[in-house]
Amino acid sequence: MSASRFYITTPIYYVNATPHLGTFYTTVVADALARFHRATGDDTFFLTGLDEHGQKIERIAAERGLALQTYCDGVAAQFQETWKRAEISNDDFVRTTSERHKKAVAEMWGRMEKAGDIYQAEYDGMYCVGCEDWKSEDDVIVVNGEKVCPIHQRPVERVKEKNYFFRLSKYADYLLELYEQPGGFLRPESRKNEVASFVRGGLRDLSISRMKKSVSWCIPVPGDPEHTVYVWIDALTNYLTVLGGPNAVAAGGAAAARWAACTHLIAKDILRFHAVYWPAMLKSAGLPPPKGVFCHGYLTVKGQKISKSMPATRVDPMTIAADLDAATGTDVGVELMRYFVLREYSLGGDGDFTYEALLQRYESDLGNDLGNLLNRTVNMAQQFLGGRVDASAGEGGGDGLATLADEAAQVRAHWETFTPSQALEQIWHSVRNANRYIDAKKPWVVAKQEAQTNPGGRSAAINEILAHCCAWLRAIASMVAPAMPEVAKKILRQLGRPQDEANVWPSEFKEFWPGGTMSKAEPMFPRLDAERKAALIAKWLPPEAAAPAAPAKPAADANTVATTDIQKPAQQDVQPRSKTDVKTDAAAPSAAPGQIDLADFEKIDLRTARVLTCERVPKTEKLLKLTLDLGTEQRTVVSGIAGAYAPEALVGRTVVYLANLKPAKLRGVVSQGMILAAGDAEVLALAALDRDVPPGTKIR
Ligand code: ME8
Repeated sequence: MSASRFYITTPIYYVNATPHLGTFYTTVVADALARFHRATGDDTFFLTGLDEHGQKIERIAAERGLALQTYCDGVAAQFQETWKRAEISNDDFVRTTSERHKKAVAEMWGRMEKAGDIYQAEYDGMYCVGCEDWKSEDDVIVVNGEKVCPIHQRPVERVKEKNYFFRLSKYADYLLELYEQPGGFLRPESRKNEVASFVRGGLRDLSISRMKKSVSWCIPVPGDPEHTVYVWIDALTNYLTVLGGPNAVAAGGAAAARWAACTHLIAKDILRFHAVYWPAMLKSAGLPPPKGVFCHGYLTVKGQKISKSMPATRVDPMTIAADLDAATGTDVGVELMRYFVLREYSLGGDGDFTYEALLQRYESDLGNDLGNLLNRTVNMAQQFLGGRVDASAGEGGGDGLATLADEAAQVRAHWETFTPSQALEQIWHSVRNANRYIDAKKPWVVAKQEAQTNPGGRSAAINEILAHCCAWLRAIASMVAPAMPEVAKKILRQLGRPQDEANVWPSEFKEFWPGGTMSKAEPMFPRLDAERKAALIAKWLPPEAAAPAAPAKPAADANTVATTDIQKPAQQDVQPRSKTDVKTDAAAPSAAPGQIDLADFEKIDLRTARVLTCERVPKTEKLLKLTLDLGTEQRTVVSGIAGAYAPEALVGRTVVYLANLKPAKLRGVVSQGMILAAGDAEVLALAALDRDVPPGTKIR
């Protein structure tokens, strides 16, 4: 029965900071997946929690002058409060300082020790407290003669002490076999090669303890109180703690069945711990691996990873949500944030965050598409049918229900394969189809005609049209509920349907439209005017980014044009640097070197294209081979974007395509044209459109 079980975990977050957009992202994705699986009737379990031990926490509590447990309890309360506001429906919340967890870690240690996989030896090496990880010479960079962790940009610490070691090296073959298991232990598939080549490169035994005198805020090593358990052994065990601990899982029954259905959702920063150390530890402890690990990319701000240690990237989803609520006079802020992260980013790849894109999705997807569909339907029902839309089997008898079931099946396949962005894209096809259906059927014209032929009568024709829209909206509410549970309920309320239909997948619907009496139409996503949007963005931008552009410093070479700020209109106000510049400015209409005219631009044939298939070009690091749908034909393109995008993350996406580039042969593959991306030496992001248009549409 494991096919109908679903157990999803997020990483347990360090308590050295409160939630930010990165941790919000993983947690919302896990939540939406859990909500989807509950709606389809799966036995679902969703876990998140906190990682509270280690040097990092020890130091921050000391800096704040707080007792360690008091500090952890304070941050834990903030996380729990945030997740509640963010509508996170976790079934358990694990804390590594809890007694049940300490017991589970002791059991794990005992089982690995019993297997003969733990031994004592001298450790002499480097440690990064930021990563809570050991570092080899290859992992560090040298800055001013000092060895520095390139991730945290801080010096690593020398550790020389007697530690316990885990025989990780013994498990290389087991791990390599595991990665090949049918169904894929590591997803997306591209992660498999990365991890497998790390393992093939040779595994060294892992130091799994510290001397208590150097790191005391950790769980003591069973039977040896002078030593404490390495934080990652402690942290990874959390996934078993909530099932009753390693011994309970080993005993079989419900705990083992749940464990077999477990997927760890993580970002790439902690892939090695989950894909290498953890399954090896489990094997040593006589336990099976989880079902799999799904690894997503990073959310970035201007290409820089969002993280607690980088204030410029700190985006607080809950502050944004609260500001949006205040600006719109609604309470949809949280749901917009949830929708945005799920829709905007393909799970697996990296994605850049901008406030503009957030507000654009609010306006177009939520306001213009979904909100409009609901408003029109409910308003017309009030106007033409006194608010009551009677039951209907749908156009052509029961076919309507079959069509809805078909649409729901496609969306379901996306939720099931961890592609939430495509699930939502698919739902929005239905939203737009429904809007187009209203445009085509023109109920207002029908109403006028019927007012003449059947004055004062109830129109069966209008009922039929609106029943169709209501059926669509009811199914859309149910399909969108994993992303926006409250919006789903509000849609159903306005349609006069029970709100718990949001928790039922449309394939379970027995009728196309069972009837309903609409409440008054309440605009769910009020428009934000340009002024309000600008004010919100100004409030959200960090002070240094929001400050007006400083006048450019006079360039050393008067002929050098400052190129860094070319996008900023403020650049036009820069003081002329010399008399020569003034002259050049006065003669503005003539083309400057490097400028092109419109006729040149028109030679470029830019089009939208949908990615049908995508795979790596063998024996290359950066190249992907894509098949593109141009509406009228298919093209093959080779693109150097494998460093930024996993192949699976691109399938189904719409890209900007240069169609009339001379074909070129790259690694034996003929590339017909090029897809557009941002970035210089490194690709940072693909060019994209802010709404759906059919493949092959001209871009001008
Ligand atoms: O690593 N983009 O905790 P952590 C996407 N305690 N996801 C991001 C992100 C970003 N910019 N920043 C953070 C730890 N995340 C350990 C985990 S598990 C047994 C122990 C998310 O607080 C993402 O899920 O540093 C990432 O893996 C996690 O937060 C790291 O959280």
